[in-house]
Amino acid sequence: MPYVASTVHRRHQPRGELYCGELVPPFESPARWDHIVSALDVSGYGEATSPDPISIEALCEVHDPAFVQFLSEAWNVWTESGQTGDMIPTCFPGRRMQHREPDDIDGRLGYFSFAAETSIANGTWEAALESAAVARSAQQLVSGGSSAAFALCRPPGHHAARDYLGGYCYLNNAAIAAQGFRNDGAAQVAVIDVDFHHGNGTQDIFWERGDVFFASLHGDPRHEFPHFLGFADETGAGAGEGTTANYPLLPGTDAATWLEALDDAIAAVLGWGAEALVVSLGVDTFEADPISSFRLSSDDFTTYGRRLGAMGLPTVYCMEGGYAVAEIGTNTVNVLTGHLEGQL
Ligand code: Q9C
Ligand code: ZN
Repeated sequence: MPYVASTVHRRHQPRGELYCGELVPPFESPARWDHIVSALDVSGYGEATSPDPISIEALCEVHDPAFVQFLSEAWNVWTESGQTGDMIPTCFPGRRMQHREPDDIDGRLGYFSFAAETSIANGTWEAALESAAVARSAQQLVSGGSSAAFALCRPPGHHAARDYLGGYCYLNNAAIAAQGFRNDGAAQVAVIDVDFHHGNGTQDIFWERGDVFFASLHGDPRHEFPHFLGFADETGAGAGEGTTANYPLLPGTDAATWLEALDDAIAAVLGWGAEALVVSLGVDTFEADPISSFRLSSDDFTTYGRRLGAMGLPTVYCMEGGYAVAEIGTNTVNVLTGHLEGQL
């Protein structure tokens, strides 16, 4: 399986993450990428393919142009106004307040964010843009005839909605890949999100669209981030009614329960008639993940990779979360290797 990656991700390295009332070293670190590349190397995946640049127009097929404009200029506007720290959003529009973009940069930051653990730093925009390019290029390899490809995206993307960032995500790489499949001729595209956290951004982007099916397995929002989306009764609206499927699972969920939900999601996607598949691949379902609460073992990743491969669909894997850094490479490669075994 070919994989697409770029060292531009290193430009994104915020100073800290607001976590439990302290500024801690970010869980979403550049070292995650290094461990995945090493594991791919050891397992014989060969050299990475470099991404082609992605256009602003391509981003605006799934994001609000005003949000993209904000991301692209945020750091420059912030530093030119004399700020020295990283951009940590602290003020958000609450219920019954106006949802209008302010002029002030601090106001704009809160307006285009939903969570304060995610900051914009020097190089964040460049890395996020490159991450989107990685996803789009992997999708183009698959539309061009490869049965599957892995997009080693960093920063991740599935929490980024049409017009707000959060959850370590800025641009929605998986949504950009899914839209790419549509543009390149697939009539119906599915996204299966296996990251521990609900893919609220991807759900938001495709909520009213009947051409993209979104299925997510995740920690029940009553207990887990992002807290306010991902309930089982969310099924889409308008033309997208019935094309969203959520599987909220309790903290402590083991592989047997998780795989049962995956089988249900796979049946839903195949029954709907998907012609191409994007997998939002977060490996934070791992039993030793420091911020998550599911109990999958490294071998379980191989098991579910086989089931995804057996779907027989042209598939792009987009890297999302996974914070047990020492095992992130093994767990990621196990899914990809399982996929190759399953598709035979
Ligand atoms: N108590 C991704 O996996 N903080 N984002 C959670 C837990 C945010 C995760 C706090 C987690 C974001 C791509
Ligand atoms: Zn996650």
